[in-house]
Amino acid sequence: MNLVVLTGAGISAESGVPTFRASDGLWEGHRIEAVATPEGFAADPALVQDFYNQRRRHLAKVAPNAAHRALADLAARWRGDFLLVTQNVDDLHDRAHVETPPAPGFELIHMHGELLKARCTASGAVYYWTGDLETAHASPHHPQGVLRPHIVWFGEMPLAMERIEAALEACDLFVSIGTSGAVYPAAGFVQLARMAGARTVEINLEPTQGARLFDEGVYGPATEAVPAFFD
Ligand code: BJW
Repeated sequence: MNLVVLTGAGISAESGVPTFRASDGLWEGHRIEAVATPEGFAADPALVQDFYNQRRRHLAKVAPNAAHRALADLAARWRGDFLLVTQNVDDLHDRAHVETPPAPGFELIHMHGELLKARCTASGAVYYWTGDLETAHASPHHPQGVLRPHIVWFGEMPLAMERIEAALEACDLFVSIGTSGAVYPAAGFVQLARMAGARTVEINLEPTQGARLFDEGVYGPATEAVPAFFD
């Protein structure tokens, strides 16, 4: 049986990573357009680098929770293909899977990039990066380039889309966890899974605006609902 799981900010909320769509419409005090668009980066690179430097530093203070661990345990025992697609740029899934190595057939994709990576604006080369990025941080191997966060901003193409769409077309079970379904293309994955004939399940604190697109909804905190669902 082929499984695709999509995760969003809600799965990391109980680890202490803030979600995006708070009621004030601000992103940790910033307008979304100022910090999560290529135009925002061009207008004020120092503000954007600082915003991501702070979030990168914060990762050292958080740890995977019971929901991340339940998916890692599932990946260790799943017989079949299991694609875990996360919209999250934190490394909490990665850390959970280091503790519990997955079975063959498992793959993790960070479709919106990763805080712990930096990308050269000239060559596109991607580097593992745990420290701060300066405004015009020279790229290690491409002197003409500067490093930017390896993050997919609005208007940019999410990563590995062909691989994700192929998995959705072949999936039997699609589970969406802790995402508001407000951002495309991830918000459209449930429809692709339905077209493939998959059973579709939403796990969230509360029904999302797209809840009717799912066959089933499981509502509660991810640290309780995810382990219970996959038990
Ligand atoms: C819990 C919980 C607990 C809380 N337990 N649950 C109009 C219509 C359609 C599309 C568009 C449009 N205008 C523009 C677009 C495209 C745009 C888009 O979708 N915009 C929307 C706002 C409408 N999309 C893009 O631009 C994407 N690219 C693209 O489409 O490319 C096409 C292209 C084609 C050709 C050439 C080039 C391009 C890119 C999207 C990039 C998104 N990036 C971000 C920022 C990353 C950087 C950063 O982190 O700073 O990614 S946006 C932000 O939202 C972040 C997230 O990954 C993403 C999704 O958010 P998520 O995870 O769902 O979080 P929340 O906060 O929204 O929801 C949390 C949920 O958890 C809630 O439901 C809670 O209830 C729940 N929860 N606690 C369980 N304990």
